[in-house]
Amino acid sequence: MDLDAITEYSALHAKPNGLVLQYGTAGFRTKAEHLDHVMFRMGLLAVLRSKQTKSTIGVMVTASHNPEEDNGVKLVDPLGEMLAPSWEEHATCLANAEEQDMPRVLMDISVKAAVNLQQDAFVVIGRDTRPSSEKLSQSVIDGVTVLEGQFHDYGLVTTPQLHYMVCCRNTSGRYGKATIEGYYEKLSRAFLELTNQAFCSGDDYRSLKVDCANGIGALKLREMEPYISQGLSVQLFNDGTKGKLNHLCGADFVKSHQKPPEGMEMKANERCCSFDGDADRIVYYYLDVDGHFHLIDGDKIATLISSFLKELLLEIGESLNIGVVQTAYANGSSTRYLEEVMKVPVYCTKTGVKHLHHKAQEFDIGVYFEANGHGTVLFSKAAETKIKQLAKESEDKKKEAAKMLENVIDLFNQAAGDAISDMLVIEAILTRKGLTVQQWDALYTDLPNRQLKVKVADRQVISTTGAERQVVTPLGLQEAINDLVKTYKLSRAFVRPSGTEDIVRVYAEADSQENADSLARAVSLAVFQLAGGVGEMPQPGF
Ligand code: NG1
Ligand code: ZN
Repeated sequence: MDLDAITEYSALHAKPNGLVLQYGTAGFRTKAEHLDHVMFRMGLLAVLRSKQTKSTIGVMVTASHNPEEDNGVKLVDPLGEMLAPSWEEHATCLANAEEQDMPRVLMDISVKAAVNLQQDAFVVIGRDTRPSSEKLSQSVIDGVTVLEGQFHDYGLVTTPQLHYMVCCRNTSGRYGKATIEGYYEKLSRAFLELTNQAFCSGDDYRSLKVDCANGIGALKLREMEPYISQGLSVQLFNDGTKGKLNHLCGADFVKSHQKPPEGMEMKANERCCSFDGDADRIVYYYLDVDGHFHLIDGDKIATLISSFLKELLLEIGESLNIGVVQTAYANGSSTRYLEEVMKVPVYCTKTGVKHLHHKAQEFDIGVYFEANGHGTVLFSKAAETKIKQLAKESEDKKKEAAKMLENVIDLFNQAAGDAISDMLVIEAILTRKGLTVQQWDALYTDLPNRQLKVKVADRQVISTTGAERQVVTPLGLQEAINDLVKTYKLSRAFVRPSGTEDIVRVYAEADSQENADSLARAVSLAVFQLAGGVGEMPQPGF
């Protein structure tokens, strides 16, 4: 390691004194102007991680659904997964080291993690469409170069596309070709095969309106259009030509405001969906004939997918187990429907895809989705082998079902949640089953719910247990929540410190929207009073 060169180059990406950041559930995320040093250092860290794992590591520059002025960075581990927890700690230490200590901290990490510095390193880099992303990804490259790592810059890609590239490169092409065309070819082939010969009653099934959040999803979906046009025609809105990224549009806006994005022309009963700013989340929705808005969130997506998979499993007659993984934000109706009607086991983990991903790996087929629309389906190696064998050897209906499952495996981005791949799976299922968006929505009725944010002096005073459904500290807060919940029907509420914003999140469900709103307000007030609220006090009622 050439410490002099590192010191010299680091000075060009100097850390503002005293700035402290944490590698959270989505990597580092803050205002773009504070991130230059973090990017340079994550370039350095990616080289160390690559040397240690003897694999290609990814670095993605994005702040997902957050405002255009923000940015962020996360590292992608060898099989396309999130960075291992011990390396999240290294990332935090390195990002927060004051300028003069940085080279020493870097050395400490390489000693602690037993990195062989002689090993070659390879890093792939991607970025979203934010104005700040290009310069910041150049800072990542500076970090990689100063440690003499090799790199490939994929430029503008969705977050899941970068995960895909990492996975391809570390499996000698078995997962797919590590090019953008390779991604389109793999997904479109599986999609067209899965929809092929399906019963189609006119154009309704074949066209979809997509709100791209004015982000990277628009560019990539447009590129992909010719590959899928035989099976699906997409009409893009908020494609970045006019509006601001994630502003009044995108999956996060639609989910949290429970209303359509701006800039989308919706007619009654038309199927519409929204991506988030880096295209790893998707939610669906439609307007009914009375003009009422209906949201189909990650929970209903998981339900549609798992019921399709369960049917196929019955046909192939193999005892492959299937499990659905959710978080506390899953609508109570979805959990009940999955367990009681579909008889699928459901598990709850902490918020953040890495927790869901980890749990989903315990099943032959693990379906995981956050209510906000981030999720995918994982197939175990054993399940994949079995399915591929049946697709070759068995006959008739069983063979057909196994072939469909084979396409589903190819279609899901198994490295990470992916709006494009989720969209294609959903479209294929709706087409095959001849389901309209209303019929899908009617599987169960969501309990009215509300999410709010509360500002407190230090959100870490709130600690939780039971997959974040119960508060442990501050004392008295859980009792206060229990008392409030008791005063409403079909109600549930919980609070937790956000892992990506400096706020506490409050969630409440009840028998009516009015009651869910009023319960959420009352719980917010309890948080404000018992957990050191700052600024304006939440008002009761909505
Ligand atoms: P936080 O800020 O920890 O609630 C949010 C989402 C997560 C996940 C991360 C990463 C909610 C309630 N929380 O986390 O599900 O997507 O961002 O982007 O939607
Ligand atoms: Zn995202």
